[in-house]
Amino acid sequence: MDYDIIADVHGQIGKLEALLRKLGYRRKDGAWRHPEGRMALFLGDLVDRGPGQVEVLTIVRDMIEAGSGRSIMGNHEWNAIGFAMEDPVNGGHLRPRTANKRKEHAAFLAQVGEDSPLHNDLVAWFKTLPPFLDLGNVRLCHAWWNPEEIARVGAAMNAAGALDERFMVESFRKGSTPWRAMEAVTKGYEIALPDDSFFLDHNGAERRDIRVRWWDADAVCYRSAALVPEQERERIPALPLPEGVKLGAALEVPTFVGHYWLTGTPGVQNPTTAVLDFGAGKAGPLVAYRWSGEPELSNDQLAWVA
Ligand SMILES: [Mn+2]
Repeated sequence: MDYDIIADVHGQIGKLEALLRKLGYRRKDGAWRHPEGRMALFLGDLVDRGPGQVEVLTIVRDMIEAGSGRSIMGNHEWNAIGFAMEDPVNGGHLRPRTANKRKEHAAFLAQVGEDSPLHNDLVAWFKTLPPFLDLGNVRLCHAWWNPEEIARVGAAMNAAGALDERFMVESFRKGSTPWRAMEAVTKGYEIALPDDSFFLDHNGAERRDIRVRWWDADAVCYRSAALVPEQERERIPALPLPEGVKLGAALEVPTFVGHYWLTGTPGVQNPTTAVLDFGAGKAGPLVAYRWSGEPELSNDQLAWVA
């Protein structure tokens, strides 16, 4: 089977339809399908931000039902589940509905209607999405393929890939083992900055942990490893990473992730790692990789729409 792996759509219906068309998919018998039987694999983060979230979800659901697509869960679907699910212990929600969390989710809530039947139906569907896919010669997760955490999540998935309900509930308890595993797989590798260092995130908030370029063997100090807004990079100390932290460990099989809002011209990170998210949720291109069995990834197989 050959696959077209598609980055974080974030409700950008126009970009999704243009990309599917560019990749050769056509709508037939109620779903987008590829005439040569290729399958589209979505990296999660289908929702939040964009103007056509329900339409995007409808396209992906129809493709899954038609057998022309599959999707994993991104951190935005995981968050959406927690926002909607009641906490069996305190009667609130697993992801408390604070002003900030509501703001992140506002476009989705406005488009589906908060706590409407459609909202409940979509969240029930999010719960069926696997947090990763291991197809043997291709692997996908939303942010970080860490073998230990992947194994931990995998042990909580049923045969169809859906997470066990109790693991799901526990994954919203900060500091728990399920929380740590889901954070790693859907949000990436974070390390604490040394001393009193901090940077300002996109919202101007002080942050003392950095997400790191886990795929990059050349990233040997905090400053080069950090995924931070470029204007903040000089705040990150040029000190070596802590002992035992070695980035860029080679993965054996081609592995695809989204999540990172990279900038510049899309390109693979190394022969077995491709980060496909270039910020399609805002002004960036929606990127896909056309995989046809090759064990080493090549920039020639990337396709995108602006
Ligand atoms: Mn994400």
